[in-house]
Amino acid sequence: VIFLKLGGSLITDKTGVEAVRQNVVRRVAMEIATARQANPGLRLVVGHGGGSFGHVVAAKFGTRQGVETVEQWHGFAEVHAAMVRLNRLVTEALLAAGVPALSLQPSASALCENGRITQIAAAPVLAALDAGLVPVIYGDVAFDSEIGGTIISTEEVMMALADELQPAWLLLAGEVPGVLDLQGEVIPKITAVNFDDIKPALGGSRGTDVTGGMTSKVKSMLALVDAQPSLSIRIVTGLENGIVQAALTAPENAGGTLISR
Ligand code: IP8
Repeated sequence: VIFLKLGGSLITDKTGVEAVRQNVVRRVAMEIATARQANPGLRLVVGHGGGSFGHVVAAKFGTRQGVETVEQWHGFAEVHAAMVRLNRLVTEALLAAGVPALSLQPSASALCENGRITQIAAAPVLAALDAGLVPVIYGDVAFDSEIGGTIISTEEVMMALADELQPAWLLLAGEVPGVLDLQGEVIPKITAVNFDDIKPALGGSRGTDVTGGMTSKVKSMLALVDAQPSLSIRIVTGLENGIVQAALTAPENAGGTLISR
């Protein structure tokens, strides 16, 4: 099983409001289709971030920190609606490219406690894979037993699914060629051993991002490979032609940044 996250920074213009990069979405969908044709046995779960759709609304209502008032609950519903609008564009592009994409709504599947996912329905994702479909998940809102409601990022949804789906790879396709050092060069490999050295180079996010930028993502990815020894993570660019396809075909030598134990 391969998990592929299409970063919000890749498929949207994160500095705008609900600005989708339609050409990128269309091309990446074609690359996924080509990779599947080359390897029909590929069991792929696609996820996508919020970019300029979910994050803008979520920041306005502070949804990640909890949901209590009538206004905040309205915001909760608006965040979800924004994510569904983006999800529709992504799934339509995949279907148009010939990929049997099936959107599965994380907010109908996951429950949280103090911002952490405590349960998620993995069975429908597995059933979709068994049926030869490509399940598509996304960063979404979620009900929370402590703080009412919150935001769950794509990575958090994927991490919650990892126990049952045991992916060999998590591919994160973004707008940068990998994790960059202070000189702007791609760091080929990050492990717990060199994390402290590269930490000063990791920044936040270029646009609005309620779930944290690169620092928090890399940190949680290191925790994930620690918890899932058979998992490797690769951060690649989706802006360059053919990289996503290459990463799906031969993830072990696809360039970018490898995050492993
Ligand atoms: O872009 C969060 O997902 P992410 C999406 O994967 C929302 O962090 C709803 C803001």
